[in-house]
Amino acid sequence: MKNKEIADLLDRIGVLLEIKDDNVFKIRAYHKAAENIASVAEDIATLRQENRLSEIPGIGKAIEEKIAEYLDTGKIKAYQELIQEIPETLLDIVNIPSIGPKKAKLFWEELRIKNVDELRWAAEDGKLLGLPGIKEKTIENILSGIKVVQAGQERMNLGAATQIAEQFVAALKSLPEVKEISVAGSLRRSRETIRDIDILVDSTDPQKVMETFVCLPQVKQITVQGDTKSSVLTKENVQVDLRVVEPKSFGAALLYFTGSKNFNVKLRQVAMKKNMKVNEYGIFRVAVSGKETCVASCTEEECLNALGLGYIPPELREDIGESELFSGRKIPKLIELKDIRGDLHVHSTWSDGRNTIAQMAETAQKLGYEYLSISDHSPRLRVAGGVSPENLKKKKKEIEDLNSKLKNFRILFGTEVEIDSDGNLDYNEKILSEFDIVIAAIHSGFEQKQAQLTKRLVKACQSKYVTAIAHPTGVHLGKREPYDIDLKEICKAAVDTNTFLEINSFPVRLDLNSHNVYFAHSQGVQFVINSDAHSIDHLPFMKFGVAIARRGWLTKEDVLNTLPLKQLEKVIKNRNR
Ligand code: DGT
Ligand code: CA
Repeated sequence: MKNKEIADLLDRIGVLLEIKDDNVFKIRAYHKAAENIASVAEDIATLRQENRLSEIPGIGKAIEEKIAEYLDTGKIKAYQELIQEIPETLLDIVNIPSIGPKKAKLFWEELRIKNVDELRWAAEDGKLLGLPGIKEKTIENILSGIKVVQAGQERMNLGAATQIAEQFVAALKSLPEVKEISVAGSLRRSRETIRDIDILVDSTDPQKVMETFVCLPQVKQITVQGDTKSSVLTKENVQVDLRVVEPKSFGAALLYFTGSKNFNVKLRQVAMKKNMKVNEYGIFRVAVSGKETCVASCTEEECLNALGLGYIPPELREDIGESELFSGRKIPKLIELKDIRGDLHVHSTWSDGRNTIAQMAETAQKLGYEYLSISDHSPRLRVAGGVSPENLKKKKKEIEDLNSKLKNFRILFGTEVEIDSDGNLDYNEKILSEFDIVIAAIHSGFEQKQAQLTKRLVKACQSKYVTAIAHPTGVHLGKREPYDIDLKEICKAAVDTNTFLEINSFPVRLDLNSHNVYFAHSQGVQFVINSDAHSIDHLPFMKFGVAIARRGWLTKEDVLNTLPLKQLEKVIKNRNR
């Protein structure tokens, strides 16, 4: 399916036209078309064959022709012409946070800077200073932006890695030669970011499995091909490692290759104290004579038990709460996806969501939820089409009408209200009191000092209408660092005011992250896990937030949206005293 490729290319044309100072309507048309194509579930090639391209909103004649041209030839002439005029690598510069097409154009025209490395050198050497609008602080932001983007290129987010891994696992699982299959490494531990994907298979015919693996259509390049280990690069330039082991040592291998490396070091220390040894083939008892006897290898649980440990979920095999893990403290029953009864942060077409309230609710019901809060943005967030007070009345009526027809499910009238630069909320108290649930968030003023940013969030917690703080640190993986807040102070305010902190499951956010969750939990904070879905396809992101919660040692009791509707409403009401 070429939807994403085409959307990306149209976006690039839009940016190049912006650099050229072309007509704003034309530029907007390209970006809008790209956004809409990216969200279409059907294959764009099929739509074209059936003459239905015009069904995608925002596709006019000119763009339709370009889509057809790309599908036929793999190229768009207009794009090729643009990159003759403007170096294509300027697009990488535009992608750096705090730099838009205007600055990229400025640096190109004034200093002939055409790629990210040249920009970094110029910034470091002070060559940017003195250009219009460029101050010391701008240069600091550019340099830190470059760092974040480069780190993002080395590690993808959990959502992106999951999507790629699922394709490989599905393809290999269907082979009769494959008995057991599992992802391993950081992906199995559900780390927020993943460098490469590790997959483990148990098979008695490794050669056959390896042949199939390296020939899969998503493989761009084979790096290593062996009987027990092969490595490939995907079209997205992601490395995938496949290891094939014998059925009898699958558990030991899975334990070993799940890691983390530090966790494996700890396991080896435990083993040594017991005169035992751990490797990818099993757990061995070592006699005084040096003779090694395998005592466990088939399953992870058997291996861990042999070391005198109970089962440890992969998410906990990390440097988070490790002292508890090895001090004999019982691991609590961690929260699971099935414990989640609803999603309290999703968007609809009333702000920047792509689906209607009815469509979002229908999908939420299919996921087995009991409730869904449609928490659209407030007016201050203009780019996201925040809902005006007049439209709130219409939105509320729409929700009431839908609710009157729904059985065993309730749509909540919610909002994600902006916290302004002083910590005030974007709707007045009268309006806020009308919502079933209010979550508050910062989307601007990230560059403020720690004291001010912290004060804004603390003040939001103190509002009697705010139930939760959305994505509390503002991180955008690979794009933007967290803003500078004093998390301890925010935790204190959250606990004092019974405000919940969100674990935002959207893959580029994952905010709070697992370290922060573990810390906030130790401070007595309660949580809510939300998808922040902007379309029906995003609702299943909830699983990533649950994984982060597990990594932070949370149980179902720590999370608001595991409550049945009646209890949830009671908690929200009690808080609004
Ligand atoms: P990543 O890929 O950086 O996101 O993190 P991991 O944990 O997936 O690391 P990776 O892919 O280098 O290795 C996969 C697992 O293999 C790792 O979690 C632990 C296990 N392992 C055990 N010993 C070693 C070792 O000496 N070298 C490597 N590379 N892996 C080891
Ligand atoms: Ca890995």
